This record gives sequence, structure tokens and C-alpha cells, in this order.
Amino acid sequence: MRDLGFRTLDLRGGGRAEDQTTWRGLCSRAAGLEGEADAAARAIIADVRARGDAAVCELTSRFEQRTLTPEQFEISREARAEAAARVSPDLRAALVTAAHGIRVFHETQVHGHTGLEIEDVSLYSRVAPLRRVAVYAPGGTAAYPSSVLMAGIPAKVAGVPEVILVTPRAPDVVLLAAEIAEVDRVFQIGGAQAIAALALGTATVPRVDKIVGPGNAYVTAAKRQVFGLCAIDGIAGPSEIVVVADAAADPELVAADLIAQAEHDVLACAILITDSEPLVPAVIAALTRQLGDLPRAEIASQALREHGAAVLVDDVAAMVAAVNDYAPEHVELLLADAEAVAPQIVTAGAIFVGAFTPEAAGDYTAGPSHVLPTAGAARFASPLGVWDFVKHTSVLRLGRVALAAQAPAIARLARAEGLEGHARAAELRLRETTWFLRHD
Ligand code: HSO
Ligand code: ZN
Repeated sequence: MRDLGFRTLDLRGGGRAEDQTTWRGLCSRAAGLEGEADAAARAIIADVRARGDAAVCELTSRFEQRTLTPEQFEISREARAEAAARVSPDLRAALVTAAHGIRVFHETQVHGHTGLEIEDVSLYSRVAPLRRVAVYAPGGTAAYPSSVLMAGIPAKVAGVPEVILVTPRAPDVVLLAAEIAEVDRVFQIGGAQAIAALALGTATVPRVDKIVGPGNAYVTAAKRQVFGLCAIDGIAGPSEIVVVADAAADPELVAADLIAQAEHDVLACAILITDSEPLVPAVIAALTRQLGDLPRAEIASQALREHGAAVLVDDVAAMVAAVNDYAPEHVELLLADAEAVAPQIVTAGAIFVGAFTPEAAGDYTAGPSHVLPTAGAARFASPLGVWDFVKHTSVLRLGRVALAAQAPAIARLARAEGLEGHARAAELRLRETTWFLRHD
């Protein structure tokens, strides 16, 4: 049998110097840095800004070999319903099951107002949904209906009145997922030109407040460049998993879950971290066997070889430290005491605790969104959730007594900053005029 090439890094007792260097390299990976896609996206955004719909049509035909007129950008309600009706009943039932789990979970995230009310002062943050957001769904083999549920449902639970699905290709099952997620409109445009059109607005494409969802390098580059014109959810890199396993773990489960990640993409990262030396060859044997009849074996093997590794460390504390350094999108704990280790992991996008929680459950039905921070962004970023689709507005109300108490400080600070107008704006209100008192 051909050697899988799944490298082993030995970090025990300080580790081999070259393995340490390789591991540091894996931990400092970054999502698509500035590159060729950025220059292309910049030119596309400028073109859409100048020519709107005409640019979107021309770029779609150039990059996607599709002819599309502006009247065809949006898929009509009737066409969507017809497509959704063509999906097989068992696939429909599975999507409904997944949507139920996702909706129930996200309803736990909805929150109310915060603030304080003391005497004649009321200060609070008003939480309100964004008014219009776009969910981008990539085309090609990554046209996942599950991702439409995972982004569309939290947006709707947050109360966004208009959720737009944007995708270069809309297979029937994606349109059914849009219907189940209660998406409002669907546009069949894609690439950097779609991102530009959404951020700027064209005659046909409405301007949105936020764009979420993963896309290819050009979509990602365009999202980064339009940030500021609208919000974005983050910069998505290739999907990744760390499986943390000890001597008690079943090597077949470890291998299955590494493969489930590696089959996404040749760039996917699937890493095993363990303190059990015998587990490593057992997992490699299981990987080789399981890849034998896997439809996407080519992709998975290349990902395992080029971006995967088995990392051998001394003990549980070292496993935890390694996960926190790597900051994975997903981490699975296949440990005798997974429950005790989970709270110590602070940098992962999602933590899967115990042998009955495969990452695949998180991908489809469990409920938390599978749109998660990648490329180490889990150090500072969060899973997609209801919080991505709301904004806060501060609401301040002072009465006369409160303003009188604050006015001297306001005036003093304003004058120190050379802003006399500010000082007067506060002081004016405290003059004893009958006109003013009527508004008190
Ligand atoms: N594991 C992927 C999501 C996905 N898996 C969609 C299957 N379909 C990134 O988190
Ligand atoms: Zn997946």
C-alpha cells in the first residue's frame, strides 16, 4: 500500500528542533493574504462602481461563461418554488430536521436591551437587526444547502427583514434550503462582481448592510476590500480540524473524522494531537484503509499529506496547549475525560466533546452554525450567530437635574479642547428661560 505521507511531529520533551519549526509554521497559518486575487477584485469593484449592472453582466460572462441580463439576476418566487418542489422527499425531510436544530439553537442567542435608568437619566443600548443582509453561497461542488441554513437561519432569528441569498449557481436543493431558511430573495450572480454589486448597490441589486458566507479567493478578496462600505463576517480560509485523542480513543473514529475534514478541499487541514505513541500508527493504518473506498480519496489524501500531521506531545496539558496555539476552526476531544478538558480550550471555533459528537453533526444538524473562524482567527473571532445580524445603538436621555450636574465638567473639558460651541450647547440649556422650561 502506498505511504499516505501523513507526517508525525514529535514535540515530546521539548521535541525535535525541525518538528518544532514545522509546528510553529502550522500554527501561524493565515487566511488568503493579499495576492493576485486582490488586484483582480479591486479592478472588478471599480468597474461595478462605474457601470453597475452592465459590469456585472459582462464580468459574469467573462469569468463564468454565463449570459445573464439584469432581469435574470433575481430568481423569481415561482421559479424558486418549482425548483424546491423537485427535491426528493427524503432530502427535504433531512433539511427540515437540520433547520429545526439550527433554529432552536439560535433562538437561545436572542437578547434584549441593556442599560440603566437612574432618576432623570436613562442610558441604554438598543439592539436592532440589520435591515438587509446577503448570504453568499459558493457555486461548484461547494454549493452546500447546509451553509444556506447555517447563515440564513441565524439572520432570520435575529429579525433581519430582508435576507438575500447570492450564488453563482442555484441547484434545486439550494433553493429549497433558502425556502426552509425563510430567505427573502435569491440572486444568481457570483464572484467579486456580486460582492461589489451588493456592497455598492446597482439598478437591479440592492445594497446590503452585511455580506456573510464563504467564497473563493476572489470573493474573499472582494469582501475584504468592500469592508467599510458594508460589514462582512470575516475572512474565510480552508476548513480545519484538530482531533485530540488519548490512548483510549478508537483509531477508526479518529481517522474517520480527519478524513471528513480532509475531503472538503486539498487545502483542508486535519491534525491529530495525541500523547499516545501507539495511537499514531493505528490512526495512519485506519486512514489508509478508510481512504480505500472513499469517493473523494484523491482530495482527502492530498490534504492529509500536504496540510495534515500527527503531533505527539507529552501529556494532556501539552495537548491543550498545542490546541490553543493552533486555534483551530473545529476541535474534537476523543479523550477519557473530554468533559474536564473542554473548558481549558479557549481558542477554538467549535469544540466537539466525546465520541458521539462527530464534527459532521455540527456541520448539519446539531444547531450551532458551521460558519466558523478559520486560519487561527478563532483566537479573536466567534462562530456566526444572531450577534452577527444585530447592531447596537446607544440611546441617551438626561433630565434637567442630570444635565445641571454634568454641565460644569462638559464646559470645562470642551474649553480645554478649544471647543467653545460644545460648552455653550450644555450651558444654554440651563438658563432660566420660560421657553426652555416648557420642554423640561
Ligand atoms: N465543515 C465545513 C462545513 C460543511 N461541511 C458543509 C459539510 N458541508 C466547514 O465548517
Ligand atoms: Zn464539513
